[in-house]
Amino acid sequence: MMKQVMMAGLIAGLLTGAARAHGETRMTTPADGATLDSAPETIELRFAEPSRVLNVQMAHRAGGANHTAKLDLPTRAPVETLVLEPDFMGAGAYRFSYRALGTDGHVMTGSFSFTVSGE
Ligand SMILES: [Cu+2]
Repeated sequence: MMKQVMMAGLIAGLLTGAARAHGETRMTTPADGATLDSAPETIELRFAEPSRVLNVQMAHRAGGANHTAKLDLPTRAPVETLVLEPDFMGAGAYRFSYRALGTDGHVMTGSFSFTVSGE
């Protein structure tokens, strides 16, 4: 009986750990929520595990106008870091959303945003 309870706890712990590995250790450059004087040269996505990035979309909003663009991906191979060179559209709010597959085929989606104040 005790053994079954401990096993259930262990499995729950493993599932929680897997979810955290996908969700919380990812980082981006620029950082989510950043405000920049000018558009960066590149954006960078860092994953907790090698991931196949399926698509990255850029949304730009400035002065009531909205644009979206699908970015060209340099590779379909699993990577821990992906560097992209979007065609930035000057000042405004940028939001990048991505879809990727983890090593176990687990689909991950996420997004990050930053604002360019200058130009
Ligand atoms: Cu997974």
